[in-house]
Amino acid sequence: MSSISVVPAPVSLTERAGDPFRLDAASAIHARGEAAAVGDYLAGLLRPRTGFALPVGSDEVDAAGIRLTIEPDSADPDGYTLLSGPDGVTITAASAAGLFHGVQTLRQLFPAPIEAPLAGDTDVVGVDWAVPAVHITDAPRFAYRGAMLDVARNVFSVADVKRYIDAIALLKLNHLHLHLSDDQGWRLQIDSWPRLTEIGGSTSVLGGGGFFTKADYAEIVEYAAGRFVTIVPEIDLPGHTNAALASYAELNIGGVATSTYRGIEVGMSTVDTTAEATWRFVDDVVRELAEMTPGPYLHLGGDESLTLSAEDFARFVARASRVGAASGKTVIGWHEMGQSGDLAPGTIGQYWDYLVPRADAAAHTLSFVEQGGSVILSPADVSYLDIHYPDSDRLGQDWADGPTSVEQAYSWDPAAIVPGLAEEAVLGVEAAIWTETMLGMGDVEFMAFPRIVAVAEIAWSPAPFGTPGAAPDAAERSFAEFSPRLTAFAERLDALGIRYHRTAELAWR
Ligand code: TNX
Repeated sequence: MSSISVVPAPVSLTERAGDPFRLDAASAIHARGEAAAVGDYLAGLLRPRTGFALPVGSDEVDAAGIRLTIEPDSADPDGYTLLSGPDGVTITAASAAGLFHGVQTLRQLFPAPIEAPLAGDTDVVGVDWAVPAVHITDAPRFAYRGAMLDVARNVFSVADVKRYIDAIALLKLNHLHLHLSDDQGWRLQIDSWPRLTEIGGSTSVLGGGGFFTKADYAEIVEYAAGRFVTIVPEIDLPGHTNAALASYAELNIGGVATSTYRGIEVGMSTVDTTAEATWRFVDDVVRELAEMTPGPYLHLGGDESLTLSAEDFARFVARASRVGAASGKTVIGWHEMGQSGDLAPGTIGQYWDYLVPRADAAAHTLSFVEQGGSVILSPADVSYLDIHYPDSDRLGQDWADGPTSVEQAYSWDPAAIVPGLAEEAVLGVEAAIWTETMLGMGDVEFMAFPRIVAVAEIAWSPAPFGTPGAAPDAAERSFAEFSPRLTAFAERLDALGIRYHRTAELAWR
């Protein structure tokens, strides 16, 4: 049986006759111009464990090695081709992002110990650093492949967020949505409203307070950019706002500040949607957020506003979306925002209802498309990573039709949930993790992995054979076919020290 195993599954992978490529002390990484940064990143991955010098950019060095080439053409900027054989490995892409994704595939073609930290100098000897001879062509099904991390319910450090960025980049996810505010905490410095972090940032569900300064946020944005990940900041409005309401009395209906909140109920808070102070607050927060965010998106929440009338809610989100759009960004909102038919044109909806939409979820989602926008799919019963596993309720919750198995997280199609939502209107897929029950990255990783691997494959890989709309020559993927690739990948998680739940569903190695 072939030992070649890649997640997410590439569009096509063909084994070639002939010897593998062997990385050795004389190998070089050939990469120039824009490709050089990806070459440096690759060298940073390969040098520690192999002990090889791996000079980058040295086209003049006549050494076999890994060649990273940008060939701008009409191909998908996120795609790449990878050709390996005894003379070397060549990755070709239309952009540096495509090369980066090719490098993530190449990592998985090396023996798993390539990912392990060095325990001692003698570790570098003895491994045959061979890459099998293959021809891979690959490109993503969806342009937006995301993960959401709730840094509001509990506090996460800059180092934690960087670690999660590295983990998701491995899976070719290219957006990290940070849920920066909620009832239990406000986690981002806003200069014009300093009490948001002084008071609103002082609490969390399980631990103490904390927030990201603007310098912290800039550091996260830059680190993410180096891994071709775009940060999508979310300030949740008009509900999920108790941290702000406790910080500023004038945002409240009735003008009295609330107490800080450490519980895990949802839906009880709202800003006063008609107060002049509320609109100064929205204007200022959006302006500062847009100034510090180079990416194209601002997420303005809109979920579970359960105390406002439908009319007040619709009026609020319409105006908020226009404030967001006026900042030059494209606004994203949870699907409830689609209750308004007066959103800024092009506003993107994020669907969080179930595989079978309940109540008005489908209609609210289609409303974004009618208003010129597209949709990100995060169905809670399969892509919410905080829902219990069938054999572990140590962390997480189970409201979303839980528990959720790895097989369930793998067995759905983004284009088959909302009737009438065409594949072209699906911008992408996002796996969210809400952290009410989680303290630190160890807890997050245990809940996210391995299910996030399943969701990443849904976001990247072509619709499998048998799925409506799949290409006639689509691969025959199934949970049975995915499972051994997932357990093989887990050896890399072991080497990287990324925690995951060894659910009884899978035959772990
Ligand atoms: C719902 S689904 C939420 C979050 C909670 C989660 C779990 C959605 C958009 N919002 O605020 O964290 O349930 O309690």
